[in-house]
Amino acid sequence: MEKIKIQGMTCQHCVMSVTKALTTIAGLKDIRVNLVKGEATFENTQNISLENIRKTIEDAGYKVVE
Ligand SMILES: [Cu+2]
Repeated sequence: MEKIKIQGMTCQHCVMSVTKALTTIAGLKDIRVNLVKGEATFENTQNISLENIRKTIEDAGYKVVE
């Protein structure tokens, strides 16, 4: 299970947008986005690079923070 911190989510709509963005990356399974914690967890079954994940989330309008 991998965990990333995401900045900019303010409501359930944001959660849906981030979830949807992550869903477009083949190889990410069991995606869970937590609004209160500002984080997302997932199984990275194909070793997708953090750079790819970061870009996808930024394209959706949010920011991945370390
Ligand atoms: Cu929102």
